[in-house]
Amino acid sequence: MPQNIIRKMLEAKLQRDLTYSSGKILCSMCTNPHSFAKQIYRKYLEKNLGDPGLFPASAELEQETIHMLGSLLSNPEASGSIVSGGTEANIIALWIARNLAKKDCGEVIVPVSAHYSFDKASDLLNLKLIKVNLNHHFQMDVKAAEKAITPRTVAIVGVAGTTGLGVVDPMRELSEIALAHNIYLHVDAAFGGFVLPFLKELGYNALDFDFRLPRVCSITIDPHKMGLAPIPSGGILFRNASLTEAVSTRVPYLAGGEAEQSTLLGTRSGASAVAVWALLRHLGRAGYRAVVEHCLMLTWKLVKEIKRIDGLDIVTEPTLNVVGIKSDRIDIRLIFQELRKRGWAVSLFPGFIRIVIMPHTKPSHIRNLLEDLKRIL
Ligand code: 0PR
Repeated sequence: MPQNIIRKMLEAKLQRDLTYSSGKILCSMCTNPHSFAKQIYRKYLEKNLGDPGLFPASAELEQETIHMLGSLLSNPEASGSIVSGGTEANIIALWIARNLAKKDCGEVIVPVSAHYSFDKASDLLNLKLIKVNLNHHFQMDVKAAEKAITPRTVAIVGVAGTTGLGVVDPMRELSEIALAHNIYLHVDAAFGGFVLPFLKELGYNALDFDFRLPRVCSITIDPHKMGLAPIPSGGILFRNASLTEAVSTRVPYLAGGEAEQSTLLGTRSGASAVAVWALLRHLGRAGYRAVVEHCLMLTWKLVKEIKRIDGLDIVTEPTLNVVGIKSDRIDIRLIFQELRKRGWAVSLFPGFIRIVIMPHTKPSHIRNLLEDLKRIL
């Protein structure tokens, strides 16, 4: 078939997809990739980090990217990989924890608020997830986490920016108990990793969550969420390089000689790593701080207005750019259905609607949402 016909077909077929610019997507933790990152990504599509002998310079850029992300997370010496996303990052972290612990019937302690990627990881790795309840701030209950420790525990996971409410677990306390019991501690900052480092500078409350805490062994941080990078771009960072030896696979026959792989994927996108490298250099801390400032300004505007609407309330004061909306008057599922009828893409969690305010969100989008919410009520 001629290319122009196929292009037309695709345009017609893809029309049903929502767009971030429509202002209707308030449920996504992804956004329009930055235009510079898109240009760089397109230019280097053939780069394959699975064969570093062919692409040694790309492999070096990947490591520089990891060091830059490490600096953001208080450890420029961190090692790790640019991976396909938060799911792969979390799987690799638990894979390492499991292999290091060398325990049969291993268990992993996570908060009930942990992302479903941990369910996938535990199934794949034959680990049992021990799900711990939350305290009244919707954070992992540290006492319950400590009580859940058994001789079979291979890891504790804390979330720095939960999927539902953007809550940060008490990582300092988790670091203390993981240290005391000599257990691997993984932090899932897939969403929060590009937000939390800027909160203090912007005058918001910030909790410690990164490598500053002595027992944090690994951190998931996703450039394809608040990092504005093209999909797929996930990040898995380790306190030191020796940790990855627990899962490294020797590949003896590659062009550059023997190579070690410690990612789940073999052939993997070098364009992702190069694009993240370029974007980190281009935006720098100041650029990302401005992105976070925009999102948080809108988040708090939304919170203020929601509180004013009779019958609606927020679930908890937000830490990040995620807001839970609840109602004591109307079943929240009905409000959700009405919003959907009006074209809004929002997420329904048990008992609340989740709104994620991303870089593509504009003040007018929030105003329109608030107007519709008032009408629905
Ligand atoms: N960890 C946390 C804390 C997450 O929130 C997510 C994804 C992951 C890990 C997994 O990351 P990947 O999806 O990159 O593997 N959280 C979003 C969510 O479930 C993912 C998402 C993004 C969903 C955009 C929908 C969407 O339109 O809400």
